Order: sequence, then C-alpha cells, then structure tokens
Amino acid sequence: MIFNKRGWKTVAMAGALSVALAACGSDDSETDTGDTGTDTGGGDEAAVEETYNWKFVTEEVDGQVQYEYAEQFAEKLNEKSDGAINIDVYEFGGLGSEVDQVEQLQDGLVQFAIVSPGFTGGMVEEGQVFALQFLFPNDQEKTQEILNTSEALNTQLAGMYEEHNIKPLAFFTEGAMQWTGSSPLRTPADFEGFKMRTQESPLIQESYEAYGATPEAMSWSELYTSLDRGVVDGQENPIFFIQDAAFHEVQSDMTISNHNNYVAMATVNPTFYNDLPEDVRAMIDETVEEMQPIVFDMQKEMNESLLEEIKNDTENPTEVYELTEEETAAFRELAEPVREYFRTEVVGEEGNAMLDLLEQEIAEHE
Ligand code: 6CS
Repeated sequence: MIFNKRGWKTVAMAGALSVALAACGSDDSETDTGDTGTDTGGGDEAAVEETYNWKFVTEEVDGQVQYEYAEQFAEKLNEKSDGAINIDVYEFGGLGSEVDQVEQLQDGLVQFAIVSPGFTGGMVEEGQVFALQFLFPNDQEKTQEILNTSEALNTQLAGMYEEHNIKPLAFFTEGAMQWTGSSPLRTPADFEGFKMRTQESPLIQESYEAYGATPEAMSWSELYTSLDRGVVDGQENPIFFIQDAAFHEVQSDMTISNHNNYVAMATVNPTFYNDLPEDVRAMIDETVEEMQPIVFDMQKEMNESLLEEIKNDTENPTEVYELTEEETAAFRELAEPVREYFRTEVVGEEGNAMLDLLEQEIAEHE
C-alpha cells in the first residue's frame, strides 16, 4: 500500500478541472449504456459483448480509502470482463464539491460514486442516521458486519436513496472518527463556543450543538486552510484522513473519541444500472461484494499505521489523548436526546421504522 502525502495546504481545489467533465459531457450519453465495440473475447469469465466506458467519482484522492476502492473496483471489472469494461476513476476536486458530485451521479454524468451520507442529509433525511453518535458498536468488525447485513440499511434506507436516483450498492466504514482541535477536547465544556467544521447534514450540526459547539459546514477542500487560519477550531474524521490531509499539522490536539464511524456508500445511477444486461449487473454485484472485506482491511491498516505517523511527527507535534470511559459517558449522555430529535423532528414513520430495525440489528450484534 502506498500512502501518498500530498500537502493539501497548497492545493487550490480545481474548479477548472470540472471543465474536464463538461468537456466529456457530450460523450456520456454514449458511455452510459456503453460504447458498442467489438468483443475482445478470449477470457473464460467474459460474457460481455459490448465495450463500456464509465466514470467513477470519489470524495477522496489517490492513496485514500475511497479512491483506492474505486481503483480496485475498476481493475476487477476490467479483468472479469476481459477488458470490455473500462472505468475512469476521478479523484476529489476534479469534478467539483462533494455535493456537485452527487448531482452528477443523479444526472447520470458519472455512473458510479462513493457518497458520504453526511453530504446528502438535506435530501435523504433518513441517511442522517449515520450522524447519530454512539449508535453503532465501538468494535469496527461488528459495525462492518451490521453494514453488510442490515436490512434497515441495505433495503429500507437504500430504497429511500433510490427515490432520489442514487442506488447504494454497499455501505462500508472508513474507520472510527476522532476529533482534532486547536485546544484539548476532553469534556463537553471544551466544546463551549468551539467552532466545529462539519459536513452539510443538519443532524451532524445538531449533534455538535448538543455539546455546546458552533458547527460550520464546509467542504474538506477548504478545511486545512480554515483550521490553519482559525476560521474553524476543529473537525472530525478517521485517523487516516486526518494524517493524509495533514490536518494534524495545523491542530495542537487529537482526541481518540471513537464517537462515530465514517460510513460511506458505493453507489450507482439506478437508471444506468437497470438498463445494463443482466450478466454485466451480476459482475458489478459480485465485485461490490468482493470489495467489502478488501476495503475493511484497507481502512484498518491505514488507520492503524497513520496513527503512529501522527504520534511520531515531531516536526508537527500533536497531543494525542484517548477519552476514558467516564469522559465518553458524558458525551454519550448528551448525544442521547439527538436520537429522539432525529425520530421526532427529522424523519417520519418510515425513518422511525428504519431506526427501530437498525437498533434491533445493532443489539443483536452486541
Ligand atoms: O471530512 C470530509 O468531508 C471527508 N472525509 C473523508 C474521510 N472522506 C471524504 C470526505 O469528504
């Protein structure tokens, strides 16, 4: 595994690169259902008779979990189809913001996307269930097992996304989330007046307001600079992302809070998917399934090794502190009413039924 260290502080997110998509736009109608070409034939597994050129957009960059997922997914499908399926994988930044990317998927300009529910909460309110802190088990294996098997998520929630032209193929964890700050974050009092960067979803913001913080939504493309300049005081993310995006360089403190998991969805445009021949769909489904243990191991390895990198970065020292059980309990208590808020103010009957089932599924794993 290669961990690319890019110095995101110097990267101005390239609006210009979105021109690349616009430029490709006219071709996309052809590539949605696949360019018809000659079968390259030969491979045992390749029953695919046309050639296909698709786009897969991610919210991360080379070396990070989502991008590596998309690369391996593309490689597998290319091999399985004996070269008939070709997928261009796009790093984050090339095609606009995280929200722009979701729209491109819905419009069929890209066929596949990794989507974090944290950017779609205004659209699929029920997807904000992932913003509920301390809902899933602390144990990442158990969490991934729930994500793999949950009917509440894979049937009920997936159906709600599909109504918005987004078909979740799989849910996976990118690791437990931790807090970083320009000051220590150990008790709810430490969040009083603390400017916390969050993703767009209102329930994430509600969760930090419950701690007394002032949440501010922004794209991660602006985050390094915003932390550096004090526009915001802190943020939450899995360890691999904190290190790879170099947020620790501009934060004095990191709290191992394990307050939530970073859940992402591998998604496809449903119209595109449903129009594909059955054998091609089966190939996609098989690949999605194969990717689940691969991405789990990938995030685990990255989160573990990059924690050591943060601890050993003497040029950019970061105080790493792990919450005690007692300290965690204080946050857990404040997070509890947010679950009730989700039930009564955010979602309706369907969302409540989904959370009931999810809570039951979680309890069965604990
Ligand atoms: O904090 C964020 O917004 C970003 N974090 C991760 C782990 N992936 C992409 C996302 O946009």
